[in-house]
Amino acid sequence: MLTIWGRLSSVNVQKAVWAAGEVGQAFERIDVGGPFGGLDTPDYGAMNPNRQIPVLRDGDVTLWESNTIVRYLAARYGEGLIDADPVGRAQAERWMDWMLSELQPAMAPVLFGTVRKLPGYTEPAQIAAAVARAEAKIAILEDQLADRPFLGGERFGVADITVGCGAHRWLNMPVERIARPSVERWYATLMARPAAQVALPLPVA
Ligand SMILES: N[C@@H](CCC(=O)N[C@@H](CS)C(=O)NCC(=O)O)C(=O)O
Repeated sequence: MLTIWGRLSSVNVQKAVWAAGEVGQAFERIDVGGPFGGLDTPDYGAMNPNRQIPVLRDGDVTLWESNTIVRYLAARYGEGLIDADPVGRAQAERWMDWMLSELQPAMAPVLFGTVRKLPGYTEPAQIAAAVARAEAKIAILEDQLADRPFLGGERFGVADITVGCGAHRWLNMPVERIARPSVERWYATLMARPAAQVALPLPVA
């Protein structure tokens, strides 16, 4: 039985929960982070010195960094979620790095301004600028998905899990969005997967 630490409103925890379900591993999820707290304890710091979520424990393996957790679960328990060809693998997995380094930072201020309503993010002009920055990234995703069913090509894989969590957040935040038919078609395919339905609650929080 796996253990995943982290509140399910976290996009990074969602990745781990989705991956665990996708590879058919039973898990217990422990709510920590955000309103639940629990990251300041010595025990938590020993698991993750960054004091962030998620953390995965699998027997005597303890891991942090959400994308690493997704890759680990896919490599250890998944079948076909990682392309065996190094080129195909790299072309798919670059989208996981893109999610962490480009899409998530672009989308976070939109969430902070419209859903979490954090001071410093809620002015209409700030929200409009944040939406525009996020739209520029979503346009890149739209292009990638225009002529293939999944991010890596013909098969569902680890990149779809990671970036799919970002799409879930983007498509369900209370903002006006530019229509993205390819992203929306891909997202609908992802949401038909039982593991995604467990990992991606609504409303986004
Ligand atoms: N690069 C890390 C980032 C982890 C991260 O930023 N986690 C956030 C939630 S998404 C966190 O721990 N926030 C503190 C909290 O929830 O209290 C990963 O991908 O796992």
